[in-house]
Amino acid sequence: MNKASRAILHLDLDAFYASIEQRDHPEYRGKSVIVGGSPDRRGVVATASYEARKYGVHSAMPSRTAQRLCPDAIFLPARFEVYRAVSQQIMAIFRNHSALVEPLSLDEAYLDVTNAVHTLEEAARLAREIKRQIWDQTQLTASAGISYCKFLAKIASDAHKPDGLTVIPYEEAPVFLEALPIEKFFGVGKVTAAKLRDLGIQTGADLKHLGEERLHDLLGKHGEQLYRFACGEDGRPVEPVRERKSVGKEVTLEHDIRDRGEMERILEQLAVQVERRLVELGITGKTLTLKVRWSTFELVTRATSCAWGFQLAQEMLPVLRSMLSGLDEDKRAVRLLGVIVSGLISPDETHRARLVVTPSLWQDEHVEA
Ligand code: DCP
Ligand code: MG
Repeated sequence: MNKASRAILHLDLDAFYASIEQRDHPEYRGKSVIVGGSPDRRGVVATASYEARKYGVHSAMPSRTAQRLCPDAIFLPARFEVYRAVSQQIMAIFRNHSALVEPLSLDEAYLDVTNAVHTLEEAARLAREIKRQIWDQTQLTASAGISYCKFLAKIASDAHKPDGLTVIPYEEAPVFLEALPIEKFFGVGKVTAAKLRDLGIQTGADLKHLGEERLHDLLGKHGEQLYRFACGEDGRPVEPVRERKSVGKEVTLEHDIRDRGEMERILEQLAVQVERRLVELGITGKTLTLKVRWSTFELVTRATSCAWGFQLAQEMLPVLRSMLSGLDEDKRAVRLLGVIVSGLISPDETHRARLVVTPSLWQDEHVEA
């Protein structure tokens, strides 16, 4: 590779939890498998096998809805210990091929393989080899994306799932990006997408057309980054080690709210998502922080510590409610709510080693460097 150009791979296992269940229970192969909470207990779907996805079932959907869409589905509880062990196997394969591996969650990572190849075609051959090793060692399939930057490599891995392999060469990036819906751009969540769609902006071509200045006016610094992505520029390095100090989730509300009940409902949703991540990582955290941004943009946080650690949403909720009522005396309108658990503790030290390399599953997650 010439100096200016990089070769980045993004690898992402297909229907990760569900594929592991089908692997370990041959009788479930070829069937609609849904891993997650039970439909009878107001659970949500963690993931669904590709057979179930044909019925419209997807991650984060209430399990009851999933059951209605796909009545024959087999519902299974998650086995996080097994998923974590498989994750270690695949991360070890990745690390055999590059020192620059950045895990994004249990089942996906970026690899910078610039030093190992001369061209993106060679990088694609390497990706095929990695996919083969994953199959040989775990009997699971992964999808690979290959490009000259992170953002495009990730989009490429998603393009032909499952068991896909997609290269987006430098020359093809502009055409690809022009047609790309705004929701697919890194960092564009629901609120940003709605804002842009209101202005008639639907695709990468529209973003580019709008121009850097307008995007800056609309979205601040994030708008500038978005403009650069629309131009196919993403210089973000693959960062091998990010020490996780906290697990958090926050949401910018579509409309400012004053209603305490509504705030509590949102806090519950956030706490459930934080719980999911803590359970997935097998950890608890000593400190629970409530983050509130008032409609005036003023930011306040309140924290409470407990010696045995927070993990379950049900344990976080009373504490969050009481911290909220301490803040909310003036009944001011709120624009953002966040729940963060920090002071992370794991049951054993081998777990701690894993924490170092298992960062964010959510793009807008609160991660302290
Ligand atoms: N997960 C979850 N809840 C979500 C999203 C994901 O519990 N809202 C879990 C279950 C997934 C795993 O994380 O198996 C990996 O997430 P992915 O987004 O990579 O989804 P999958 O691997 O299941 O499917 P895909 O083939 O689309 O990658
Ligand atoms: Mg996956």
